[in-house]
Amino acid sequence: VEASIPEPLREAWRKHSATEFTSKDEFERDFVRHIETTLARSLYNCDELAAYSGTALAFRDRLIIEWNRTQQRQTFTDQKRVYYLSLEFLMGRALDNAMLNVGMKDVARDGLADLGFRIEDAITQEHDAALGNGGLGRLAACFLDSMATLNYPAWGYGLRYRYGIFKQEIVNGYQMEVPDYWLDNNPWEFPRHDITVDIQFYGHVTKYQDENGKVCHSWESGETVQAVAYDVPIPGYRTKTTNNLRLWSSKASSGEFDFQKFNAGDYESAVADQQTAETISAVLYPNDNLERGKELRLKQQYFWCAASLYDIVRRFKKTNRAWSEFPDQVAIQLNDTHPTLAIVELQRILIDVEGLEWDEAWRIVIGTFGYTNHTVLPEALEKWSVPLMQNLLPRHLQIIYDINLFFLQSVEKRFPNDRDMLSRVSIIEESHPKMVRMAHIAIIGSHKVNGVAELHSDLIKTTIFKDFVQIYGPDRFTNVTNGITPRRWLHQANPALSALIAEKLGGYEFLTDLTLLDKLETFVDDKNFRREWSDIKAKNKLRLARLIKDLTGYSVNPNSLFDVQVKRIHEYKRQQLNIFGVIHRYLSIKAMTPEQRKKVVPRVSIFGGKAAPGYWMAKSIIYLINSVAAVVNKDDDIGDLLKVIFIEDYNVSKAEIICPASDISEHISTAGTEASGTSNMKFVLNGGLIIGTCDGANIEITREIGEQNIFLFGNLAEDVEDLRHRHFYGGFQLDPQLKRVFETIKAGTFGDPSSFNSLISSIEEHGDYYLVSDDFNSYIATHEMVDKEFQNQEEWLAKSITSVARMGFFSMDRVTNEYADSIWNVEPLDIAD
Ligand code: NBY
Repeated sequence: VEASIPEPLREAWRKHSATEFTSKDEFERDFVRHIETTLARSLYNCDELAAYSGTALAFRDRLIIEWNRTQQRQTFTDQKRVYYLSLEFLMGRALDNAMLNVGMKDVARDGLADLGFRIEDAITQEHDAALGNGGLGRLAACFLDSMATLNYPAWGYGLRYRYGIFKQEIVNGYQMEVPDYWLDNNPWEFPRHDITVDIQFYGHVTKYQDENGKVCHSWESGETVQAVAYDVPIPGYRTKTTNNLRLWSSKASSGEFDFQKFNAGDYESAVADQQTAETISAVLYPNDNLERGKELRLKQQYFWCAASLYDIVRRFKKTNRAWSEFPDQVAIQLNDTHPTLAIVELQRILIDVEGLEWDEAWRIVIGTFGYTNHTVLPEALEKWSVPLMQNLLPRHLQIIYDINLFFLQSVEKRFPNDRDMLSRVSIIEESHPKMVRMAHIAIIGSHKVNGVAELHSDLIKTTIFKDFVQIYGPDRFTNVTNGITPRRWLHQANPALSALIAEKLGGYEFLTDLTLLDKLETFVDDKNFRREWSDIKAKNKLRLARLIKDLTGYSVNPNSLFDVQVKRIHEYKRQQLNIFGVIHRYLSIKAMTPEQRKKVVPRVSIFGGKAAPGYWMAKSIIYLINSVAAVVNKDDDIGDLLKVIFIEDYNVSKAEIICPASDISEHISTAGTEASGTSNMKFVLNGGLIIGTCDGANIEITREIGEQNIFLFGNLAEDVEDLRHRHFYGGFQLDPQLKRVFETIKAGTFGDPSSFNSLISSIEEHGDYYLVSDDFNSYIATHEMVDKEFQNQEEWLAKSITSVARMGFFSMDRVTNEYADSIWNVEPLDIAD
């Protein structure tokens, strides 16, 4: 390509090629230029928001220069690429991360100061990019950071939602949802109006014979919607790699909209069509671990899969390779079953458009895809009704039936006469209406299926996907325990701790090799080091106390034990267990003599998290927390001994303040229900201890940091089924201490008890599915141990330091390398300096 461009032309381009700022002076120049030209403002009307934008635009210039170079390098090298398909990317803010990754934050701080701004004020102007619900979306964001940092040629593909996850407001104790319109002046995206794909829906399939008499299928005359690409640069930490996150936005397909209807005088309906098309990428579905089967969601999934695959196939075709080489050039990872239609779409492209034979096409498909499962909860496994799919994607349904036919034939051969097996593993559930089981397509169409923590990966093999282990053997299944990026979750969220660690270890290498943290153990007994460690925690707690004051008006004593549970509100995560425990604590303190009260460790119980808007039980839990807070926090008899706080609108940027400030955090799901959890890792990495059940990654955290450094309690996963059974058939015994808590609630201590009826009856009368009563006693006893151990601050600090030192395993970089080795078979790009 280079050679085809005449030298003088190249010369002229090179002379004027964009360059990145490298000094404070150049940063200031770029900043002022953007304020004055891009933003059309001046010295006289540059407020903090404009200062944020100016800084972001200056850094964006740098990123995009590196982005261009990275894309050229990757095209030139032409290695295998990874495509991470996720319907959610919970990115949070980008500016601070970009400054730290590029390594120019100090330059920007000084430059902004010269121009009259504090860098912190600029950073906090940014609106979170909240295109996700919880752990699954945040994992995708950590992947992007890590893949860029490790120089993998990798792209993310997602949807450009106009509305991210709703903003949560608490009004009279209740959750209210407010739309999150986040796109106005977002400097981080580049619209690519030239990169569009027409996506088809509905219509019908016709059969025909080609010139060789082969039977072919064509999918015709449905409705089409246009996908437009928006690119978001993803900088790696201190590397030349800036990867791409491509988000698709929907709009009416050009040809059809404007002219036909418009000229026919039907302007209004032309605009209405436009809006219908735009609806596809309008809103992120706000459910986590619950599946609702709405047609618009299926449309979103197909729209995004089809656009992404078209793009991937287009890029592959430019290399003029044989189709058989596709899996050597392309790895596609499915973040849960949401992108499962990509499997069917690739098969359709290969057989219907490219004319490959079924078997060859299917080998390519399997070689290309990997599927990550994030849950065993039955209500979260995606199923789509056959009539719905028939209507929206008629050709895909045919292909699904064919995939199923060939699959069931092969199962039949291996397990003759096992009809139950066939009906259990069939892609089609024979219900009314029939349903398409997306997880089955994902397993059958991938070469690897992985869970996200050891226990979880074992559970999928022994429960929900047991039959598939029989069919394919154990090798199709693997475990890759989740991790987190230490760049955002240590360096950015807790700069003081990061700096202290760097001072002791002689540099910041631990941010790209987290196992180096183990050297910290040699300082555990160092008195000065412990003081510095505890001063940092104290300052972080002050920072959180200020946030709490701002958000709730409550003043909390920063010397109290900060006890935090922040995550999506869900019965399986058991925020109800926590708040019942808080009520128990309140009652215990109320019953104490003044002498006894002197020995109580003051506590702040901090909650945060969103409930899915239609999840009534989760909303009742939020209401109970706020009702308890209203009573306890104004009880002068209790004072600082206990405070209850609900932080509204928990999101990534609030997590960055909350995680470094906890003394103890709660990861207390019913054993066997939380696939992994990742906030557990964030809290420990920031020097907090955790109380938790033997569930998800808690188990591996315990293995790494030692069981003397974690507070474990509760029943084990292996006993859960039995206990549930006994609730129904052996008679249900409510724990006596929990009974007292329920009596207090029923007496109206926290307001009209009828608001809490369903919460209580789910335990007392309806089988206590999540084992709140079974685990209550052990939970309370473990909290008493927490109190006791917190009083020995020196021991506590030793636990905190030792735990951090042993967290190396939970770096996202380890995770990324494991996927690369065992699933993707891709190598990082070798970047010469
Ligand atoms: O994925 C979470 C798991 O609960 C957590 O244990 C794990 O650490 C994390 C990363 O592997 N799952 C999760 O966040 N799931 C969702 O947010 C989600 C969202 C939408 C739907 C299902 C699940 N949906 O079907 O619409």
